[in-house]
Amino acid sequence: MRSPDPRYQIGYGKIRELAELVRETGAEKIIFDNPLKPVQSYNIAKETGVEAIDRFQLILEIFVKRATTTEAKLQIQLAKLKYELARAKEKVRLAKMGEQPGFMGLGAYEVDVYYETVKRQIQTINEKLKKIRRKRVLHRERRTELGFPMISLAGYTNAGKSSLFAALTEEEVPVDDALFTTLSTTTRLVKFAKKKFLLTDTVGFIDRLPLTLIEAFRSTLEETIYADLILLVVDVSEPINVVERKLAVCLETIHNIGASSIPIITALNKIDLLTEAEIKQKVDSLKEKAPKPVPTSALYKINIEQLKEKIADTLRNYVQASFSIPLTNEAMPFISWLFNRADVKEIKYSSNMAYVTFEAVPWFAEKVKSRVEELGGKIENFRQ
Ligand SMILES: Nc1nc2c(ncn2[C@@H]2O[C@H](COP(=O)(O)OP(=O)(O)OP(=O)(O)O)[C@@H](O)[C@H]2O)c(=O)[nH]1
Ligand SMILES: [Mg+2]
Repeated sequence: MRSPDPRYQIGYGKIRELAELVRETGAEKIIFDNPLKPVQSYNIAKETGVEAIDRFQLILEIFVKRATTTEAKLQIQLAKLKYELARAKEKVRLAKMGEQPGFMGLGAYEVDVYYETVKRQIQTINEKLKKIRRKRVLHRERRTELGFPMISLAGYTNAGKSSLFAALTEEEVPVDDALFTTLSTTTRLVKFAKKKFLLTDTVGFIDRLPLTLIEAFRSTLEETIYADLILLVVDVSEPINVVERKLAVCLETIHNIGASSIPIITALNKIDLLTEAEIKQKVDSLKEKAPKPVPTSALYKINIEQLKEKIADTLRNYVQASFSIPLTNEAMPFISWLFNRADVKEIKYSSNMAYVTFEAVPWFAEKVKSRVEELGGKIENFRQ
């Protein structure tokens, strides 16, 4: 019930306890759920010897780790600079007082110079973003030129996305270096129901997302969610009103970023924490709202097979095709290119021809078809 201490946010006694805790545990950073003023971060760092950040800064750090596209990176930088700008004066003043974790490298700056620099950087980023947005309308096509169906895991933070990712990637397919470098660090090639898929773990939804971070979140999510299927993970062990609210936010966000035409399967996760009766009750009240629900436990691997079947069943729009091409100088690089980017089922050679059977998503198969024809080959059995 006390008002926050202007120097540390928490009282001085607690700060001493915190410093002790940092020493005992070897903690590298302190994270506050409440917003911290620069002076408070500064004072806490001084008393404890480690950097103190708040929720906003933590979220930024998570986004920075996850973003791979230029747009997402710029959006994050923008949010960061705006945040800096609001705190510029105080931060520069504090930085001049001495080197503390989180306040380094600012010492030489005069307030006005710093302020102007940040403002100019914001302007530059805004212009870059405008350019990207203009282009993006044209660039809505795939970011990765791959023939495997892509599945993106989405959902609130802590829902179990990464656990489900782990459960589904147990039979990970090793990929060669060329493909590996085009995949993001959170994407794996997996195989089930005799098909290969690319599975991507994505950044989690966060409650009370600061307004200035909404754009950064969207563009970070956008880049990963353009998939052939969204696997939406919901923690159903939470009270039903919380589950419903979070589910609604997820569906709305998917709609808002223009991904509503992508099929969704909902993993109603953490059922191991519920009784049979509770599971039934929750599944019943969610079945109208959650697209294609499957109750799961990522942790105890319950219903993972059922989930895989449903995924394979939903992703039926791949094409299987066979073609024959003459073995010219261009044919071999083309075949190895295809081998890395689609599910090649069979290759046979005769003295002057190659016969290939592969599976891929429709747009990719079309691309292969025209290339085969360019190379003087013939495509057969092109069927969905
Ligand atoms: N009981 C139970 N716990 C689970 C299950 N799945 C995940 N968890 C736990 O829930 C916590 C969060 O799981 P993660 O897989 O890291 O969740 P996430 O959605 O990837 O979270 P972010 O990456 O932060 O967005 C961990 O402690 C998991 O062990 C489950 O099926 N049952
Ligand atoms: Mg995760």
